[in-house]
Amino acid sequence: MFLDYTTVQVQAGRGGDGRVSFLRNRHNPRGGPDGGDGGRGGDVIVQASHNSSTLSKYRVKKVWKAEMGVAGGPNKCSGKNGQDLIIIVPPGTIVRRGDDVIADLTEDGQSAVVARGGNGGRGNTHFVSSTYQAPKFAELGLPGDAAELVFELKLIADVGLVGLPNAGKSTLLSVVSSARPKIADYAFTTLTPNLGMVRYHDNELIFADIPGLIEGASEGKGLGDEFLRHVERTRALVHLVDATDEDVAKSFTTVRKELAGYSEKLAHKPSVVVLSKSSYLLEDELKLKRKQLARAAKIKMAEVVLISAQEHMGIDELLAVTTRVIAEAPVYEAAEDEQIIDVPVESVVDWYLEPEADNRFVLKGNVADRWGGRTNFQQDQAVERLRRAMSRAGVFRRLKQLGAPEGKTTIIVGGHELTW
Ligand SMILES: Nc1nc2c(ncn2[C@@H]2O[C@H](COP(=O)(O)OP(=O)(O)OP(=O)(O)O)[C@@H](O)[C@H]2O)c(=O)[nH]1
Ligand SMILES: [Mg+2]
Repeated sequence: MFLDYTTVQVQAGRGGDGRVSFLRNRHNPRGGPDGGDGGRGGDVIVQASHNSSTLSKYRVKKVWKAEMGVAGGPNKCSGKNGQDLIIIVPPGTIVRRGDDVIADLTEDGQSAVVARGGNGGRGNTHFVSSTYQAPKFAELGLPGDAAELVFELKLIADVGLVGLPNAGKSTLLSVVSSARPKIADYAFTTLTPNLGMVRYHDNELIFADIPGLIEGASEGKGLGDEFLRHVERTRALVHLVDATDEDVAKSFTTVRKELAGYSEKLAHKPSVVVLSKSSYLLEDELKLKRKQLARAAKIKMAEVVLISAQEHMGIDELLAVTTRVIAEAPVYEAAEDEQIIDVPVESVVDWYLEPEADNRFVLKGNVADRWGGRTNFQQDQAVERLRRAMSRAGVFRRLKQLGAPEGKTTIIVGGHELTW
């Protein structure tokens, strides 16, 4: 089990100032004070909701402020209260302020005020006395509470990435999520698990990338199998086999043996079998390896998913298959005594490019869908705006990295073609 955590700053609203004002009109040239009170500042409230599943949002936006109260007006008008700010977190989130737990939100809908808004100041109407018949002062609103809070959430990854060292597990994680694990061309690059949140259509899945396994891992060889307990709770495994391995069947069975050596549960976990780095191979060779792998895994050849993470190939299919497998897999309930490790979930990846043909790429991902859906492609300025957004998000930079020629590359967004 993993611990997702982040710090956030919350600021409740300041109260509105009281008003200094006097009634003045034709009948009443020197009327009495009539300054109204300021409104209360809004509270900051943290609320648990089933619609939220990770804390990643709070790693992006760090400061959360409730609305200020409005100052009082003339005519004894009170200022409006500031609106409360409601921060939505997944059930299971603990909110801490320093070492104190200030909220433990377990149920859907449960909420707690974590910062109180300041009271509004009173207007000058309140301060008439024998000393001040016409008070020219009023109270200021009080500042709202400000605090640095820690949000913590224990979570279970949905998908575990397994395979021999160097199979491309971390590379895959870096492509499907915005996690940035270390990637290198040698064994045991990954020393501790990495987590990434993957959005695929309406699903949010947490992928755990763990260190590679080698023969004898269950007896402690290599980095051993201690990380397997982190994927023992997942709902499915994605088993990566490097297509450039001499004997893909052996690569596969080596890892299966270690999984089985660790636990029965792992051995029977629903798995997606993947041939990675498949763009390296010629078609015939690839077909052969796919066949060998399918035989070793006792599945149909078509069930072996081909990917090339570096070129973003096959990623969509892999996510589709994985989502399907998970939908049929049971949900794991955490045991009380389960150990947890701290790994913040990296925030959501929003777009990726899938090559379609030479110099043609389809822009995919949830932000890409939004861009496609919101842009009126009939309006030049709307298209310009979209280009700017894509540029800011690094789409063109990515195309350059992929070696696409500028001026001759077509990007397909929401079914429309753009030239880059
Ligand atoms: N050409 C190509 N190279 C890839 C692809 N995927 C991964 N690689 C390369 O393979 C090497 C290993 O990738 P990693 O993602 O670090 O492999 P890993 O499975 O996480 O390795 P460990 O952490 O050591 O278990 C790196 O040099 C990657 O750049 C791919 O799709 N195509
Ligand atoms: Mg790795």
